[in-house]
Amino acid sequence: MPKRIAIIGAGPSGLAQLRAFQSAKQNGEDIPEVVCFEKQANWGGLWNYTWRTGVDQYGEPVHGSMYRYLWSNGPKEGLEFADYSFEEHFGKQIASYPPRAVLFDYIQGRVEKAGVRDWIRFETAVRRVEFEDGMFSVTVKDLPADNEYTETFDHVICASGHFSTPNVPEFPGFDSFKGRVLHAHDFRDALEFKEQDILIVGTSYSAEDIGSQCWKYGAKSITVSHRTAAMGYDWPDNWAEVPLLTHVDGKTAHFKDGTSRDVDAVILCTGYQHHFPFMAEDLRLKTANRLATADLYKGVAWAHNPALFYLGMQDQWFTFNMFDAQAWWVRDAIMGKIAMPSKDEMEADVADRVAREDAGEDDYDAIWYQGDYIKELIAETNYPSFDVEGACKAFKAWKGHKKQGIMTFRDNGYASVMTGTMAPKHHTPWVDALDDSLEVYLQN
Ligand code: FAD
Ligand code: NA7
Repeated sequence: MPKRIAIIGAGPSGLAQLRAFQSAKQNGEDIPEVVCFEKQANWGGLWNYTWRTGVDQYGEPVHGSMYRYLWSNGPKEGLEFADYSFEEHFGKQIASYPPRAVLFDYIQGRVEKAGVRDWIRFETAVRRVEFEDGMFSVTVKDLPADNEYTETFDHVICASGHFSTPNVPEFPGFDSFKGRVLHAHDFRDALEFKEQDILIVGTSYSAEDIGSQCWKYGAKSITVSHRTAAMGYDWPDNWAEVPLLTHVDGKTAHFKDGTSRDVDAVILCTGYQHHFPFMAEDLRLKTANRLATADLYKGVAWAHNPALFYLGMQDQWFTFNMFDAQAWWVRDAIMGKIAMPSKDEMEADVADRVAREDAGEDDYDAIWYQGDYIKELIAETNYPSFDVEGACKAFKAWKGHKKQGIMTFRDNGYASVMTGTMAPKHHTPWVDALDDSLEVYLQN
């Protein structure tokens, strides 16, 4: 009897896992039976845009955190698949910061070519994963049929993402605020905030990008409140960085330095939780959003029971090709090509990763740390080797370009580390490019 493998989620991580198994099959290997459960009606994870917020048509929490007019926040040269280049997909090289629809199309192209759609049970939400007598029992709900059922598997690979369940702090006065309070998870269209004064809490990617979007689509002013440190970019004139919000009173937001300003909306860009309510307590990952996750040997195998794997649970500089490196490694561990060490050795590996991350001093150390992690994993599998160092250098250049101009960095281009081809300059500067459709983006 072949082994049975359950994959939870058909986002970029889950799809990487499907492609990893399919590529082994293509090479003539006997692969396990693979079943991927995806609660949405289509694949692509966060890249599968939905207008919905709150709950979906079945009462399930909406997974999507992406919004209209989202363009890649880092260069595509850092995330390109080593087995499926942008040039292969689009028939030409494209500019470096594609909008969401373009990246969705690229992600989809590889798995359409691989022919793995039949391996996915769509609109099927995983409800419960338990481990008994050496097997996992996985209880799922077929949402349209309103029918729950349980199947058993030898391995479970959890690829359900960790930028979907919002971290929502409360500030005094929110209950009587005379405007709108929302989390980044529920932000969909910057035009909603046109001509408004908006307050953003947080200083990471969501804060920077949602603030920039609101600015681009005509907000009157942007105020960003920080807990730890200001972002420090050279912002436009109607943009201010202020200390942490203490409370709101009517429409007035008050900050730690005693200053205040009137705002129409508060957007909490305060991050997300690793949230796995369907995992039994002894299987549930509990980790901070960092590069060295807790309890995962090689960043993927659950050290307390290495028949269980988690993909993509790290904070992310690298994304798609890191998920690939992980998926190829997990495939080979499951297929017995990679030996699992003792529990003590796995725990020592986790501790070593944490210590090495903690020893890093800045974002550049973090980028190279994650690059080294990818190199380590792909050296142990047949995932096509690529110039990871070159991708790290693209990230370094990207950070430099952001310092030079936070509203112009997306106008730069970089060379592909897969094909060597230089990205063309995009036909329209990002600040003027209001149409984010695939058709318009590809008009180079
Ligand atoms: P996800 O994309 O979250 O996919 C997880 C999948 O699991 C989803 O399809 C979900 O429906 C499914 N699922 C969850 N729970 C269940 C369940 N119980 N049962 C069945 N299915 C379930 N990365 C970049 O490289 N560039 C960017 O520009 C970029 N921008 C981003 C912008 C935003 C606003 C956010 C939130 C993230 C962004 N990211 C970006 C990072 C993003 O995390 C990755 O690109 C990628 O989507 C992660 O893939 P994943 O498969 O691990 O998770
Ligand atoms: P991140 O990167 O986890 O950042 C969370 C931010 O929220 C960070 O600036 C935190 O500040 C801030 N935060 C968290 N809790 C609070 C409270 N209670 N008060 C004030 N500020 C707080 O999440 P993002 O959503 O920006 O990015 C997630 C992904 O989405 C990312 O991969 C992108 O690609 C898109 P801190 O610095 O800890 O003080």
